Amino acid sequence: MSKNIESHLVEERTFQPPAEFSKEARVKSLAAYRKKYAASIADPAAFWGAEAAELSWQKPWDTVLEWKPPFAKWFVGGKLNVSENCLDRHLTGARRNKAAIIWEGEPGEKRTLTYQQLHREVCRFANVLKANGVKTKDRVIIYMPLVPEAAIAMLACARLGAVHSVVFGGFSSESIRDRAEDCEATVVVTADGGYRRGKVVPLKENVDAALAAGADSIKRVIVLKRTGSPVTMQPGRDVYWHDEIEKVSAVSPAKGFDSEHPLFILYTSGSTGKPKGILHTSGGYLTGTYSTSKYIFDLRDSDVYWCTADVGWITGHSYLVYGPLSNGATVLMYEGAPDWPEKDRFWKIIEEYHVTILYTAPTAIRAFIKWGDQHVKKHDLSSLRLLGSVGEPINPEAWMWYHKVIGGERCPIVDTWWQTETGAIMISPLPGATPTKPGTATLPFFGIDAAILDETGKECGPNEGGKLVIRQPWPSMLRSIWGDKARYKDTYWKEYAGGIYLAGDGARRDKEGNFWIVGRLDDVLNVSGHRLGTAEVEGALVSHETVAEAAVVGRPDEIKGQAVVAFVTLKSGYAASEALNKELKGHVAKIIGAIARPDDIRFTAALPKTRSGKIMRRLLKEICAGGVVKGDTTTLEDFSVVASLQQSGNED
Ligand code: 7RM
Repeated sequence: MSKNIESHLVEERTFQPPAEFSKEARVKSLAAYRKKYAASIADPAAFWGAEAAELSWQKPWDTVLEWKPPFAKWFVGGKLNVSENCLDRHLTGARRNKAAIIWEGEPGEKRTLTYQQLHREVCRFANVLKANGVKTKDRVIIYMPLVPEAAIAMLACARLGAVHSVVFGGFSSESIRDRAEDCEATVVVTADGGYRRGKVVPLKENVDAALAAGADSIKRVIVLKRTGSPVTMQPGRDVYWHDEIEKVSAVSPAKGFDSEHPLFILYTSGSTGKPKGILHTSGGYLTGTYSTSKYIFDLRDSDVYWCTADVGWITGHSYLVYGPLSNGATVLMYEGAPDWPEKDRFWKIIEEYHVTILYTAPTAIRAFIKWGDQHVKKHDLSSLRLLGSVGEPINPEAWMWYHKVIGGERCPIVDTWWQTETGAIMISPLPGATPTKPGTATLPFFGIDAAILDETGKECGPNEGGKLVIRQPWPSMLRSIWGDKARYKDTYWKEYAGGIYLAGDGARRDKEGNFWIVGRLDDVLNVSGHRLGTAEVEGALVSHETVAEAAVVGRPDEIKGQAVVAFVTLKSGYAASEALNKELKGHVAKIIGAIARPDDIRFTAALPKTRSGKIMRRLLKEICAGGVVKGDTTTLEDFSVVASLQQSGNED
């Protein structure tokens, strides 16, 4: 072996960042951010117009914004094709042969699709949809495992101007039926199954159950063979992806659609039981996800960017598919669980593919902390240059661990605040330009007029808690709730007059202007007339060395209005005891004040969570109030958690 080759191999073992990684960030300083931000708020149309102009338009727009509160139209008169922007426009240069998607299945299969290959597959599947009766504006349910075909199906819908509604593969047949009925979908795209912790999720079976119970608008089910599990195919209704794809051509012209053409509906839970169909449209949504991906993830051609979200969530739409692909990035997609077959799966993947950007959720980070650093230490994570967090406020302890143990103290952390409704990131640090700080999403993105208002509509002073609002429309904002304009107006625009968007989160700004998100407003307790964020108490609890995770809810209390109940899971190596119970109560009282001292602490093995990691406080509240859990529990990760919590409650 020649010396050259040997030294190359040595280099491979310890990752050498390409020169491109040390390139300066797009925005270079806090001062530069402030200047650009001020200009973008003074003239949002100028900022967003310049961003949108970086995309490919088949017809330029006449007007950047038409705003008749609460209804906005962006890039009015413009025509574009979203899939063309994610695919075709990367095919004219070197990016044509660049990896668009690097995929790993849970059992370990590996696939890479270049932009050229992805384009071809999307065109073919668009023709399959067309051949199966899908027309412009028809709704298509996508109920898939996290395989490249999920993204292919989304992009194929976009190519045809059909409206996708992805239903998360962890949801039940009732959720499929409810959503298909609500949006009157005509086609379902699914798979024979998907893998999760070594088991097959019976996706097709769930679709069959949904269609047996209703959803009569569905005329066709297209089934991808993923696991090879046996499925029942209903003649005249069900067809196989691989059969259909053989019958069609790979030519699918990207027709231009109006900027306001609907792109997708994504259902999300609200304060009532019925999920809201959040409607996003084309030009504005793409501009928002494109621009935020570019500035916040600072994507470069040498990056391997991994967003761990499933396409069933908004993060999977905006930052696994549309944002990174419109930027021509290489996206890593992993189908399975982080602890399968071992608790080091994520770190193994990062090492193997030299992942440079990791975007994940605090709930995952806290699980990693609980599992222990030894799983991380087995792997070389030196390729990482940037970390992201999303989904809930990240507690400073988890932030520090992420920074030190995963980021090796060299990677900035972008704590990104946004919602299904906002479509794109709204508040986040800009890596390399603005400072980061554990626990705060810091500063608003360009063009985002975020503020915190009190009950009367007045802007709060420094460190004064209030309601998070957005005072100007932004391109990726939701356009409505599908089929329910009244609910759209009531939920988001009624609280304050004059076209101010109510996010539903409580927050405060510190003296530097950083936004500290306290949590959902409906998670705020009122204890003896004092407003108390459940997230605050949770933060205090998890700052104790024994606590892995905590969820706090209110229990009706005669004297105080609400009593504070804390559900606590302990780190491995610690056991529940009376003494620890007392100690934790004292710990919270010490950190926040006596008012926050939990009345009850309940130790539990796990907390009930949605698959995106949000703790289902409604369930915990009902358990506390002694009630039987009712309503929609289909988003629960593990039903047994509820059962065991109810039992331990009864034993008290
Ligand atoms: C992206 C997503 C939205 C709600 C939102 C917040 C909470 C999300 C953060 C956060 C604090 C963050 N969409 N949230 N990100 N809270 N810091 N960085 O999660 O529609 O599913 O949820 O999530 O309460 O209102 S979502």
